[in-house]
Amino acid sequence: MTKQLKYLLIIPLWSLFLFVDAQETQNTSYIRQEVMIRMRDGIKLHTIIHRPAAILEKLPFLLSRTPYGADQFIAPDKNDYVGPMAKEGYIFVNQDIRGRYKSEGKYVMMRPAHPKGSKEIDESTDAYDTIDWLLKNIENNNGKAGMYGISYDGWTAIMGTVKPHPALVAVSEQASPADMYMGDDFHHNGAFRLSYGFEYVFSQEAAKTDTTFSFPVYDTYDWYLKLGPLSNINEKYIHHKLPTWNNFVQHPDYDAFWQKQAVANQLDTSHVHVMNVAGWWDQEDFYGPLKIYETLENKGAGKKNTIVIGPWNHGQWAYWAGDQLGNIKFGSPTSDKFRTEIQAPWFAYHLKGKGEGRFPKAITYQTGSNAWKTYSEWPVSEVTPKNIYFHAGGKLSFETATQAEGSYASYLSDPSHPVPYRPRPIEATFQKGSRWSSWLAEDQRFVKDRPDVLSFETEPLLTDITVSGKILANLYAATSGTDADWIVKLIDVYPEGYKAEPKMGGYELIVASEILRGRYRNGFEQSKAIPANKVELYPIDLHQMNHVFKKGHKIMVQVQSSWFPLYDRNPQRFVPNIFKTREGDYQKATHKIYTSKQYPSSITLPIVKE
Ligand code: PG9
Repeated sequence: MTKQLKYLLIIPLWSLFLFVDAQETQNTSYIRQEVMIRMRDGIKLHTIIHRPAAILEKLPFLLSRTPYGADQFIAPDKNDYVGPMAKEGYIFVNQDIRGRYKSEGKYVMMRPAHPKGSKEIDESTDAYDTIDWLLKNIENNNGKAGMYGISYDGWTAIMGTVKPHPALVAVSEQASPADMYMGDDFHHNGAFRLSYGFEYVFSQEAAKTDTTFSFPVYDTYDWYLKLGPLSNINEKYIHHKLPTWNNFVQHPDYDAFWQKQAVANQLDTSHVHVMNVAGWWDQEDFYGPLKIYETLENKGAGKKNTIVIGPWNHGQWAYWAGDQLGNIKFGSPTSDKFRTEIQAPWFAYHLKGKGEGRFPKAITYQTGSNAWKTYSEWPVSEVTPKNIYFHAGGKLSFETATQAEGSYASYLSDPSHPVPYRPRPIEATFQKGSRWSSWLAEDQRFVKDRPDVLSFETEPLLTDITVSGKILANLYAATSGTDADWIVKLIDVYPEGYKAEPKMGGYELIVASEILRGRYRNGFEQSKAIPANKVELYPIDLHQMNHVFKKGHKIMVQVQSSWFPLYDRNPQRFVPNIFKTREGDYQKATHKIYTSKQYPSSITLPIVKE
């Protein structure tokens, strides 16, 4: 390779860094063509087509549709993400969606699909019209198309299956959001993702191309705290000009607006094969691919539906080796494996008829043991659900809680001193050098000594414990206020004197976590004040894992009531709409987490028999 000139482009969308080699783009064996493709309503979409200079066989299309600038896609044979597929030979197509970059039309954040038969346009009809145009206008195609993409581009890929073109045979959605209220970028269980929501919406809606909000401080924790009540975002900074922010304000609960946008309510099975891809430490859209996989399973997609889950953050499988995430090492290049041994053969089979097509139902990386595992069903059914209970004195064990009524641990939750979600300084999410993308793998000792974070932990384990499948937290809690957030983190504590890597001694690694906004404990469609000082059960879905807690490690659970500024502060005084809070609505509250026989807080773990 000759001397290289590398530009670092920050793509706010995926929080990915894409290295563009200016010289190598000259040496590609692919020819680049730029076209405007006309949709059924006359709007034209800007599209980049790359095809091999020497065409030896008829080739399928691989289409990716993006709000982040199709021009960013570098020549396929110089591009890590699709490189192994470029060797096979495809016609790569990258398109700006409506209203973004060089495409015409109006941009709508995650525009919901219209029902089949409707004359209205949506992302599904745009995918259809694009494929139709390509088949008729690009020579030497083999009549088949696939779609793929990460995050927003993963969502446009799965939307292609809603009213699919007959030529669309394989779609890989990768970290696609499924439900922006329940578990992806903008809210989790009704709790609003303040820093991500604000910075992302600004990046997409303040201009036609990506832009970033310019913070006057480096540590955005301070900026968000000084912001005061949430209503100040509109009043002081964006002045009701960003449509998605206005939607946040108008739809604080899980109403028809969010339900219509949720992918699960739009998806159906079809002739299209789907490979869902997720990362265990995806800081943006972990819920999405699991939910899409589950929805297609429930609708009977059967063999057409598969899932891959690796030890990755958001999109890490695309551009890096994947042998490490933050401080956590995996001992092998897991992303390379995905690109060469999973993604490339899967598309080659479905689009080019290469190989035997024997793909397992699920390939998931087992963390802790650091091994890839294949399964004929996912989640696996041969597990025994076992509760691990919180006990007085910060203890955690599989023994049932026996303490008398009234046994609890408590803390004062103060909205003017919220718990940071990652060690400060908290750089702007999309800023160069931001540690946003690996925050879920940070050592949790940075909050352990805060009086408003409770820790419960086991003794060092005497044997390995393998947990595979769905996890649920059963939190019995009470607050002196009338609303509260409950955050539960399941943690693998490395032993002190960790010989394999001494600096990891005592490391506290999150392996599952989630937040629930208490006002939604009885349902998300309507918020309800919490009766002060009354013990209630808060079930919190901690999603899934495939993890071995190794002998000598400890299992820990942390409970806290703020994760700032990723989540906005709960005022802890019930107000009908938190987006409209005023100064004075926020109050301190004492929270109690129960550890008694009557109120046995616990986590339900699906344990695999060894
Ligand atoms: N997580 C990003 C996103 C997807 C869809 C909507 C909003 C944000 C992304 O990386 O594209």
